[in-house]
Amino acid sequence: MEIVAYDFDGSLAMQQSLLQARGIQLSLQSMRQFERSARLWASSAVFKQLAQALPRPAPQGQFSLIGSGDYHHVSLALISQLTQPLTVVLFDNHPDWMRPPHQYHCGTWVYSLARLAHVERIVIIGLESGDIAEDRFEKGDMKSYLQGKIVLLPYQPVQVGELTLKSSFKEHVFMGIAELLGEIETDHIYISVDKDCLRAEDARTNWEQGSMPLSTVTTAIRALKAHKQVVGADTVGDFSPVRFRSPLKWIASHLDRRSQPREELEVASRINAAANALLIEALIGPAS
Ligand SMILES: [Mn+2]
Repeated sequence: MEIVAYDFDGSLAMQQSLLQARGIQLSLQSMRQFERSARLWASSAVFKQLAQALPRPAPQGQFSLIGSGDYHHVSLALISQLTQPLTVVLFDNHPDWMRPPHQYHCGTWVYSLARLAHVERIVIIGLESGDIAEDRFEKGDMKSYLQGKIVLLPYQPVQVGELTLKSSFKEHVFMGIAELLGEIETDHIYISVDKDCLRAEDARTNWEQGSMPLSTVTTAIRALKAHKQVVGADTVGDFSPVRFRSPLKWIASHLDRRSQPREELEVASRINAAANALLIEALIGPAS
């Protein structure tokens, strides 16, 4: 599997030397022309340009590092490039499944993903943000949920009316993995990791974070690799200062982020680089 780092926001450029020290060469593909226009969401025109700027996926599969979770909709462009029937396994603190107006948005891209013909199912693990609790649940992609196209495996139990959504990941990682594998009917899978599902000691993101240890994610990735063919993977959740040109995006950014992490960039880069190195190891094997 090939590693490609897309430099939308500078977050990965700051990790380059840290990763090199661990034997990982990160070659950056500049996407800085989309830094502001694609942050949080992209217009259809910008999304199309962005998708065209992405290289064709490597035949042996590609692990894409994307940068901040504000660009998670880039995963939609990457998965759209693939054609074989597949299941998307998404580790995320948020479901990213809100119904549009914006189709290409970091909070709605899963809604669009569920409408791609080759995506058989999306299984989401994490979900501690409160976005699926109580009446917020119905604001999501109910249609895909009821069809079983989207499956939710929260890291901690979530109450929705009479219904308790839960998984075993927290109590017994291997039982959680068995539940996850039980939901995957295709041989091919794509894995997307938004590091905001991780506890603060394992990642520092632009969003409120969950409490999952990174080892839970890497253990799950190794098990997925043993049982399935991983045709592609990506990660977001790296840290970068937020910059926009659009006043609307400033307002949306302020309203959406329940906490406003102000991390020292260097601390965040060091922690996130270590997390990315462990994700790469789990997906590709240790650096030689
Ligand atoms: Mn996300």
